[in-house]
Formats: sequence, C-alpha cells, structure tokens
Amino acid sequence: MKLYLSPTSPFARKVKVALLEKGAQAVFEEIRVDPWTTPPELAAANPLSQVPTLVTDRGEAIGNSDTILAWIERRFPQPSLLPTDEAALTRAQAVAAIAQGLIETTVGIVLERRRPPEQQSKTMLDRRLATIQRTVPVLAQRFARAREHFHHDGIGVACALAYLDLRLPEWDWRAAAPALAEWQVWAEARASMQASAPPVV
Ligand SMILES: N[C@@H](CCC(=O)N[C@@H](CS)C(=O)NCC(=O)O)C(=O)O
Repeated sequence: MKLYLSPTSPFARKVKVALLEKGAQAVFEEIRVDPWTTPPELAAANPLSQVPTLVTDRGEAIGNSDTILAWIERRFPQPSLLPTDEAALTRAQAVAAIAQGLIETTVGIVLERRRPPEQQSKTMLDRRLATIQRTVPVLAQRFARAREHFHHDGIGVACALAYLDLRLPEWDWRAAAPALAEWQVWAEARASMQASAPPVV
C-alpha cells in the first residue's frame, strides 16, 4: 500500500500520526511528493493532486485526510483512535472538524502570502487571521484534552497547533489558550508526533 505525502503538509501529518499510533506505518510505502507540481503518479491516483493520498492493497485511491483516517480505523481497528461512547464520539468528531478547519484556514493564509504582494488580499488575510484567533480559544474550551489516549480529535488539534507554529509564528496562540499550550507539550512528546515533525528549515 502507498501513502503519498509531503513533509510539511498538516493534513498528511494527521494520517501519518494515526498510522504510527496504530503501529501500522510499516505497511505503507511512503512516497514524498510536491503536490503543487502535479506529479503524474499522484494525479493518476488522485485527480485533485493533493496529499495525503492513500492507495490500498486493492488499488483503491483515497484522498482527504478525514476520509483516510476513517478507512484506517476500519482496516486497523486496534488500538481504536475513537471513543466508543456516542456522546464522546460526537464531541470528538466536532472538535476534529474544528481542527481541520483551523488547518484549512492557516493553509489559506500561506497560499495568499505566496502570491505576488500586489495581488494579495489584505481583506482575506485579515479575515482568516481573525478566524484563527477566534477559533483557538474555542478549541481550548471544547476539546477534552485527554492524556490517557490520543484520538482523532487530539491528533487533529496537535497537528493544527504545530502548523500554526510553523506558518504563523508571529501570533502567540499559547497566550490565547494556555491550557491548550500545556496539553500540546504532552502531545508533541508522543513518538508519533516526534516521528512526523516537519523538517526544520
Ligand atoms: N481536504 C484535504 C486537503 C488536502 C490538501 O489541501 N493538501 C494540500 C497540501 S497541505 C495539497 O495537496 N495541495 C495541493 C493542491 O491543492 O493543488 C485533506 O484533508 O486531506
């Protein structure tokens, strides 16, 4: 089975962390690509040319990190990365969705900043920054911050916060959410987060 990823993609990192948490990473051949160059092999598997993309042993190509996480959960059920209790599951999925939105919004800023300065929209950059600054404290309130397990919600939150550190270091999210910052120290120490950390440039 194959996993297309890029070392800095927070979406791909979610998938890699889940595989590491399940001890299933060795089952996958990791293929590093730059999705922005539309490599033919990636585009053949996923016409969106996005990472992560996973190709199963039956040749099924699956894109979108949350869809891949759901497939991994079915294929490698143990250890489970989801709560069994229905209310806790709903809460975890809601938090995971906010974390995914946080990553998407941060990526939006990165992409806007990559445009020539005269083409960048200050309105869009300001709006996205405001979204991030509004979201992190809410995440701190709604996320259960468990330390006895690292479920999909925790994986998403940890990858989203690490991506803020990478791409938006000028905003001190730790000051806005100190309890989350304390939890992130615990999350970052996990072997799965250490092994999936983006390269220091
Ligand atoms: N919704 C997707 C987003 C994936 C995504 O946008 N990945 C970026 C890299 S961080 C990418 O491959 N972009 C290339 C492109 O969209 O052309 C997910 O959750 O996996």
